Amino acid sequence: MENNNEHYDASDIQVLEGLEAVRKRPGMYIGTTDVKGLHHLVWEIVDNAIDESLAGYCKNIEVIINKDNSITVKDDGRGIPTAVHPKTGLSTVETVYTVLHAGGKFGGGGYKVSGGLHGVGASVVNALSKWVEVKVYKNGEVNFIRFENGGHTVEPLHVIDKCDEKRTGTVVTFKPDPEIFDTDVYDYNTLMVRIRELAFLNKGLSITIRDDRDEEDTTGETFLYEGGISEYVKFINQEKTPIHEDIIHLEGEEDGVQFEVAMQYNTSYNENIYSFVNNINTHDGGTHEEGVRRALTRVINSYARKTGMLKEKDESLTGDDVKEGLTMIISCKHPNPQFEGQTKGRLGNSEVRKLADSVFSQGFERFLMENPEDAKLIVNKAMLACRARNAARKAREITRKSEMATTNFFGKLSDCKSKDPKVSEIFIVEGDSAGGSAKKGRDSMTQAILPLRGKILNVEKARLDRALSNEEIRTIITAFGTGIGEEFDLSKLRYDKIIIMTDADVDGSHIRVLLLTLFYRFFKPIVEAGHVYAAQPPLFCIKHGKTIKYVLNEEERDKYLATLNPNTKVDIARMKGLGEMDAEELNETTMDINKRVLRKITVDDCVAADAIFEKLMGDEVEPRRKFIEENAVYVQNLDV
Ligand code: 0RA
Repeated sequence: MENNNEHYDASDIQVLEGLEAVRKRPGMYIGTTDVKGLHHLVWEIVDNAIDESLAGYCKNIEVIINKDNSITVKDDGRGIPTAVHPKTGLSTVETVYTVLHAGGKFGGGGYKVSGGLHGVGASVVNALSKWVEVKVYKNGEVNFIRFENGGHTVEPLHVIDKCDEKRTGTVVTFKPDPEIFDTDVYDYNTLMVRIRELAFLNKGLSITIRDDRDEEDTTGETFLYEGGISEYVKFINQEKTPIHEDIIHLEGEEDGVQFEVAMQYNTSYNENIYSFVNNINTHDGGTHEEGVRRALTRVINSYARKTGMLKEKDESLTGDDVKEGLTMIISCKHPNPQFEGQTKGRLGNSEVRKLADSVFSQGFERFLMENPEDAKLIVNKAMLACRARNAARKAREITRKSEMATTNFFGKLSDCKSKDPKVSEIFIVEGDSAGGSAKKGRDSMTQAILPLRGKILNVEKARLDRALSNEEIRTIITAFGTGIGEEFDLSKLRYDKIIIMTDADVDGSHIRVLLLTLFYRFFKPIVEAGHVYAAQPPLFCIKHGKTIKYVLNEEERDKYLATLNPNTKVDIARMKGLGEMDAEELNETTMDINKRVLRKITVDDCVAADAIFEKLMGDEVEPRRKFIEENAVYVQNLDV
């Protein structure tokens, strides 16, 4: 105790060095400093509140986007401890917010399963903020602390007010440091979608989001789902037609590992299976998903055989057959999860496979026994999928044998000379006339052109076998070289970039959406691997003296005009459609790799993308046209 002062000085310096390390290399702690990193800060703070709710002490969380783009997160948990912490000599609140990796140690050995940096997030958020204020309601007192400029304590913890003895909780407000982040503007929708998801994944927890930048938003939106992931399944299926009424919801627990799954089949041909561990999306699956998939195939086959729906001579249903039209959410809460794979998107804990298998197989078998009508519909659907799969195989064999050899195919595709996929690209072009100009304007060494005549089939409503009977689609498959369905092989892709080149009008948007649907349904790995792009033909050509400048939209036009000398007579022309451009113009504006602008298409939020496709591709024509008209820049919405 005699070296007290010295000790505090030393730890003080250590603390600041820790936070300084975060500011020097923010990417190491939050991934990126772009808009994604900006939003990541919110999740770090929200995760702490969710941990408190998982520990059983917090029922309500509120997230507020303030006018100045600072964020407030309120919870009604026990409140972060305020007493002096023996190791640091500082209040525990200050310790949590200033000592890197401190969070977990203050969990009191409690139940801690939420994602993020396992509670270490608070100090990271502090390090990357212009200022942070924390209020702790506890023991009839309101405690307050303020930090500035990357975690420097400017007001240590002190009591600022009294409150009701019964009131407990934590209120954190932080303002991200604009020197760290590329942008300081929060996106309501991004926050709302994830908050809604967190509410689905944590049944009974109420989470509100309010946007105080929006004068009209006075109440915010509150998400509270007593049914948890069952309600998530219902939400995903709301625009679809379920084939059985009740959502199947199964859960179990072993050695502190909680496992639950909810599912419902619909009449579509697509699967929507999403799995989570500690509220984090495991996009590459893992042992929890494997256990369920294995059990699902086994139980359906055994039920189908037992009831005679599958005869002795019939082949067994495959994993692909039984997941057709299946919407499923798998959620696992694990005290010690092992995340594997390059993006850590896979659960590795092997004991979870057994738990998932046993919980799922017992519960699902029982459901089939107790609901024979539903069981029959489910098995029938899988048997139809099996038949379609076999029909598709036959169609594919025919495609493979004949397509490459026909003049018909080569008549359509103007392939590039290079056979090296790394440098090759294919433009899928709307209409023959644009196709003609593109052929003349391309670099024939590396650029292939595939003109599409008319509209391709709407695959949202077609199974693989029917999609394969569509000539335009067969041409695309043959050109890609990857095959489709069971035999799809990404490594055989013949082009590094697949570039959709359509006009910036309603018809162009429609064709683009149809193509995206095709890719999303049948070539998802190509989209996920980042091979799909949309060309961005310019909207205006600005001539100014001898310089010619092409710009993509009104905003860019005005920005550019503002940079010009106002006294020179400038010539602004609205660009023609792709089909009216000559080869040189098309090359200059849209195809030349040194001048063009491409947008990468990604499927970041599959739930959202699926909902959009559903809306666009449903039976009603009018809402679809309207939606496309209102969202002419639709492709941007899919971008990250
Ligand atoms: C550890 C122990 C206690 C509460 C918390 C952590 C806690 C942390 C956070 C972070 C955000 N909100 C929070 N709410 C609670 C219990 C302290 C006690 O019982 O005195």
